[in-house]
Amino acid sequence: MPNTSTRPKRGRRNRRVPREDPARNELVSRSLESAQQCLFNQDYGTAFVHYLLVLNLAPVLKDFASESFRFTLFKWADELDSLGRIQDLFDCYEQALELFPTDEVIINSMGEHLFRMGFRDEAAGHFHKALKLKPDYPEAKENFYRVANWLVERWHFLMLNDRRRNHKYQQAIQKAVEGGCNTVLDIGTGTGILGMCAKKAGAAEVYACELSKTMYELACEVVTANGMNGLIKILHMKSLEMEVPKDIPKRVSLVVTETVDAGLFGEGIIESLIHAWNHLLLPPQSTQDPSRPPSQAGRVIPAGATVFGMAVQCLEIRRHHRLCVSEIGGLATAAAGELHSPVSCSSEDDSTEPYTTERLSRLPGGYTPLTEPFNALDIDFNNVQELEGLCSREVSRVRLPVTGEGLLDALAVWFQLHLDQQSSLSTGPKEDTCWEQAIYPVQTPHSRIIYIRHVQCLAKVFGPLELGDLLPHFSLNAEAELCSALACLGTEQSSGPRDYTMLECAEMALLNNQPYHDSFRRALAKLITNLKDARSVQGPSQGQGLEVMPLTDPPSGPMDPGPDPFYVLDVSEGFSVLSLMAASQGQVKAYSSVEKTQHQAVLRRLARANGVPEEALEFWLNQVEDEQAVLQRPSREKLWSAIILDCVETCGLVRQKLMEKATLARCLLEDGGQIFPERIVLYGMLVESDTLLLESAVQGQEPTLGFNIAPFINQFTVPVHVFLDLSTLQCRHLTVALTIKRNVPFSGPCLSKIICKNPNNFTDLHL
Ligand code: 44T
Repeated sequence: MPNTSTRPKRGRRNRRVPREDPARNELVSRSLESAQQCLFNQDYGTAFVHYLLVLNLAPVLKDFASESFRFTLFKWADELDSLGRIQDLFDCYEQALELFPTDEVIINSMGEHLFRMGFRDEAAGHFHKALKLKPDYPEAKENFYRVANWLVERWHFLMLNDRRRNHKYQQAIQKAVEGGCNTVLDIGTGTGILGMCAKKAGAAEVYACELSKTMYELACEVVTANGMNGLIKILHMKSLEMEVPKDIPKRVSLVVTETVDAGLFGEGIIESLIHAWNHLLLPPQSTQDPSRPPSQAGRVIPAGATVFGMAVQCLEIRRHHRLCVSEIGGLATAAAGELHSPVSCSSEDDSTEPYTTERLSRLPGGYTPLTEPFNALDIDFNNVQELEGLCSREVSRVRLPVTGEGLLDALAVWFQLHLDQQSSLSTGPKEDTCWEQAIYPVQTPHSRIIYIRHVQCLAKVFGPLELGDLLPHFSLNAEAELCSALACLGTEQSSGPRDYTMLECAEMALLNNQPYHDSFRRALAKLITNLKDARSVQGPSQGQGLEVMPLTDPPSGPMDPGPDPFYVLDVSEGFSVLSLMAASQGQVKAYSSVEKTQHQAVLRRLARANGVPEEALEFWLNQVEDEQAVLQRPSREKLWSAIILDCVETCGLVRQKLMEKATLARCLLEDGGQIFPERIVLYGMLVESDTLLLESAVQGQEPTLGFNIAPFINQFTVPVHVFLDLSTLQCRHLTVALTIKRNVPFSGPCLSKIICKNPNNFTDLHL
């Protein structure tokens, strides 16, 4: 009998192999030395290769070398990133993860690279994984919070918290299944809830598809947790790609779906249903032969929808979509030309959206209906000919009596979803619902006619929206006309492309913010006056002890170049008229950071119309190749009189990078010069908000329709809402606004006041 205790243990013998192999040991120790040397020489690429070799040959060294290995990886990855060697970069991460598959720091870092390269879903997956490995890892947590909203959009919480909606869907599904529809496909299953309803109601076969990877994975988890693993087949795909028998064995008798957005068509429900009727559903119950049993006929829940529209006046919408002021900070705006927000149905441009969404009832300042709600469209989802016909519908004209006086700012659109003959859901502005309404802003004022013409795709079903130029007002007893090809994919074109400049909604709202610009104007005027006074005391060009040279070559000939200008730099992001306001002070040479050619053209037009000499305004970024050099001085001999740092985003976020630049900027100021704003005051307030809870997580302990869903989706709860708009948040104030930080420092002496970019927010920061 062999003595088992003397037999070398397998594991032990394996571990001893490297030590018994002198050549290998030699290689390992030399490579390790080389790795360390290369690291010292900052040759990260070679160091990385050496480390790979070492750790693959001698995994026992992993603990010892992990820190240096990570450091090398991150340094090398940064280099590869800056060289644009993206494939190599990810190859390195993959090799690193083969060695350290559960290293949360490497996983998180790979996520950051993915994120920077625009692979948001993949990035989020990495942050999520890193967090699962180490739940209290702060970097991963912060990264995850930033991307969780993209993975699981907030409305999932709203919908799951909407008991009435859940209940109505459940009832309709149960009735259909009990009535004989026993094979079911849930299109866009999300968390799997409608598919589970069908199974629970007794459907023999249930299939579900979901195009989002995260939602698909979530649905799988949820279905398993509810004991339905194997009973519902979930596919990670778009319904349009599904085929019988490849993906599902045979056609189904019931399709359930809630793939509708606030504008009804944005999630592609019409295309999905046309495809489903043609490829995935049994033929519909025919009127000729109504005897076909429900299990042999196809049908859809919801059975159809009615779309409503209403013309509204709403200042809050107006200020985000068109220029509403004739004067900004002392500048007449008429010469700006037509400015549009990127929400426009009349544009063929891919960068525009046909509509935006708002909960009308919550808009600050409210809204005025200008017409009664009108029935714009009725769609039967159980009639494939009708669905297909939507694409070629004739343009129709709707005449509406005007019931309220005001300016036409938008067409608001909502719908009723008819789940079946008995039950429907409404997304209207008067409903107690989590739904928002689709808003088609009117870009050109002065009209009482809304032309709604053809659309290219069904998502743009109400577009383009265009206005004639009749009356400036909707007045009582007048008629509004809606020339509508609602849901029409016709060919009629609007009057051709018009000349306009596009501004982001936030840029437009800022441009319309007169108090903001007036504050800047006053502060700038005061500064220039002070500097002029100082110069007149010191005499010209004495202040710096420098020779004053105009930035651009002085005109040849005997012309007097005039007094030395004050140099003002505006480093606002996006569109800004602050530089022009500075230039309009006279004796100022202003440098704008506006980059887009179209935006520069607007500033030039405004300059001309407001008597600002052409040479008083220059576009700084045109001259500066390297963005890092933005804060250089105007010329070697010059210093700035004022630097405008746009350090708070419109949503209230502080731009950390610019704050850092402020320190540098301060050294570039002339004596008495100033940075605007000089300081920021942060406020905070405690609030209580049910709405905020409802869109943050599935609430309560009770299962959703009897299913265990909350713990799974609530993993995507985000505790920090960066883009929260206090002006639209329904909440109870538990404290007054408190100063959190009085002096986020910027530069030297005194400036006047805090400038609030969003007039609806009584604080600059949303916390
Ligand atoms: N949000 C409404 C839109 N999908 C709901 O990936 C209402 C917005 C809303 N899957 C505030 C309140 C509300 N094949 O997970 C999504 C999506 C998926 C598909 C497979 C397809 N053809 C599709 C189309 C979509 O379906 C899920 C639901 S879409 C619902 C959109 C509370 N703001």
